[in-house]
Amino acid sequence: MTDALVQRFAAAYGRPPAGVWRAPGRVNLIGEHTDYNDGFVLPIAIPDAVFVAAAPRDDGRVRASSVQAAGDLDVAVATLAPGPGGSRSGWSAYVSGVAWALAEAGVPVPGADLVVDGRVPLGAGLSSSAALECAVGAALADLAGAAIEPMALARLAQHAENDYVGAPTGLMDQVAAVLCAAGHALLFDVRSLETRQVPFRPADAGLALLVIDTGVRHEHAGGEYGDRRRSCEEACRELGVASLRELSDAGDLARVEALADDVLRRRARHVVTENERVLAACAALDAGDWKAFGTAMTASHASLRDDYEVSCAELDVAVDAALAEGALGARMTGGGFGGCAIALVPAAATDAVTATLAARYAERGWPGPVVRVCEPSAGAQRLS
Ligand code: GAF
Repeated sequence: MTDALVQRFAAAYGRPPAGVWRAPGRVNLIGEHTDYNDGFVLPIAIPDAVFVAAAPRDDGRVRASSVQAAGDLDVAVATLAPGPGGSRSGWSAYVSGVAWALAEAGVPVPGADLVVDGRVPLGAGLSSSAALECAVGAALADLAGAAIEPMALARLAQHAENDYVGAPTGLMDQVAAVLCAAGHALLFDVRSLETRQVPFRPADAGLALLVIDTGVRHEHAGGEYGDRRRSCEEACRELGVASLRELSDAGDLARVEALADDVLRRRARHVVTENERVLAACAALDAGDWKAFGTAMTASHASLRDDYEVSCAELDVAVDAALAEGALGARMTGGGFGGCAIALVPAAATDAVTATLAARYAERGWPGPVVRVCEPSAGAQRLS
């Protein structure tokens, strides 16, 4: 794969790349819609990644092409600016956005030629955009000779996504792309920015983590994600707190339950209880209690479906089918409204779960979901 990308780069630019960088997509095990509420998340990196071959230029221009998509980029870094305009849509907006964010942070971004090979399924809720941002960010930072701390790199990538591309996402996906480690989930406290690597090896316990792609596509630039964020902000105003993270004990939950507005009450209740579930899930992993971990996953799905209202029929059917076939836990993962569900199943039941999922989808006339076993993989790295 790296060799093919190097050859592609040479064919495009008539010289070899200086290096190849990679950053993965992610699935979040638990802790959904908590990141922009200063809460806890627990993602793993998936094996699918974005690969970037790059070499510096001395004229201040960033040129990029994609193995998968049309629309080459050719811009002068000095002229990049957020706001309405042509270079801020499509895959290349993430490339120019990261160059802009790095330059704005004082990194002496050189001109660069890049070829992007994106192997994270698009629109599946597996964070293909964060993977692209972080792979490009790692490449440009290295070409600039800048030693950027992993957390700082993740935050610059988020800055590009929020303020250049214009998608109001939290910090989880970029942190997962940069900081996840093979064989581990990453407990990330978004308020303190502290992280902890939590061993996550279901195969050692005879289990498999299935990633079930419903095939339903949704974009976060769409309105519902922003609506959920605004509801959380409104709940904070009503409750007189800076973030919903400040609410954590039974007394706090009673205050949430007393909110007059039914929608705000349910949105806030999801976030407060989801933070508790992340910590319970980590404690379960630490104790090797996979059953308790699965229970937290399934409770998370119910909360996202009923209180936060970000699930959809295809996700609910996938979760119910997996549970009916003996999954220890199952839930939607990512922003919702489509994308992927995950299920923790006995490894020996993988085929039966997959067959049941296909049957349940077929009964409804839906195209079959794509089911894969997922192992936690490494975060962003330079490959050559
Ligand atoms: C999307 C966002 F990009 C993340 O920041 C996070 O909010 C997630 O939805 C929901 O947990 O992936």
